Amino acid sequence: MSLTRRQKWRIEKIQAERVVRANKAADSNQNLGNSAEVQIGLVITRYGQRLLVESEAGDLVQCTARRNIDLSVAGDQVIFQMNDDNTGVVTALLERDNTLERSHKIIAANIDELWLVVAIEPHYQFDLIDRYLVVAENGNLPIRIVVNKIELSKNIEQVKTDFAMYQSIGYKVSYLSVKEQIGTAEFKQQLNDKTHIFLGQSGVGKSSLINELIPNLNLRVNEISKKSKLGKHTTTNTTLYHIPSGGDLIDSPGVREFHLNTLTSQEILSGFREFKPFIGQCKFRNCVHINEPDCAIKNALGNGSIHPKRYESYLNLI
Ligand SMILES: Nc1nc2c(ncn2[C@@H]2O[C@H](COP(=O)(O)OP(=O)(O)O)[C@@H](O)[C@H]2O)c(=O)[nH]1
Ligand SMILES: [Mg+2]
Ligand SMILES: [Zn+2]
Repeated sequence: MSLTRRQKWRIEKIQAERVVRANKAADSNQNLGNSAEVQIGLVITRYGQRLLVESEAGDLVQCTARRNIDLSVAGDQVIFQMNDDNTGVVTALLERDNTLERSHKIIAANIDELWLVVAIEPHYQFDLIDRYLVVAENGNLPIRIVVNKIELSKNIEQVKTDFAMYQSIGYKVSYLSVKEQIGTAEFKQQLNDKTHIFLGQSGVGKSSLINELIPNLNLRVNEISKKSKLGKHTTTNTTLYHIPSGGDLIDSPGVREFHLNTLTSQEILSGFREFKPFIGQCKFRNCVHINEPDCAIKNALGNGSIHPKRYESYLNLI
């Protein structure tokens, strides 16, 4: 995935270079350096209207954006040029693969994997898990489940049975104990070359997991604060961090404890991925799959194609 994205950047960069050349006259009053080369950058974080952009060489550049450019967020890929004073100007926002939105505002972009972190304690709840899955399905965001604190489980077979339900509908599930370092090495390897977000309710171990992945996160935050020269950067700013063992993490409290916006019944329905083959197959076109006769969803429930717990979640959400 990241390779094709990289290839896509190259093409867009060439196109952007053409646009920049064509607009040379317009650039002359923009304080751009004479030989300001068009570069591709990765948005690390945003401060109001300003952006901290990482160049392909790994330098952090404080940028402003042209007024006609959509506001960028952590994870965005942009085209930028250096000014004479070592700041930059973002001239184009490259097409996004996907976005994470909260209250109809985009907070992160180009996410390869969301990781829904749940735990043995506080004990996972199916309807809460399903709420996150519905959001991910509707945002076209790949999502996996991480079950943390497995060393606390007195019945691991039951836990595995519970999550087999999710695996059977195509969600990948990992079992971890950050505390006892069970599964953490394998977990790190799965993050290579991709951009990740961890989310889930408070207390499940997200901070512990992130600390395990990026032990010097606070140093990184200080470095960003220094480079940006835009005031104190804190972990509350949604920021892209490089994971030393490979992969990137986009993180902030708002991202981690992100929860479900009000969704339409249509969005809820399409958020249950295993319901898809049955949608449109009911006797009544306006079937809500509760009490109607000849309901394809209820029939699927009856013959075991839909798990009763998932159907129960659907009823709770709708
Ligand atoms: N028993 C156990 N406790 C853990 C594990 N991982 C994290 N914790 C503890 O769970 C509590 C909440 O963890 P934290 O990382 O702050 O969760 P967050 O709210 O999701 O960020 C802390 O006391 C952690 O030390 C684990 O694998 N096993
Ligand atoms: Mg925390
Ligand atoms: Zn129906």
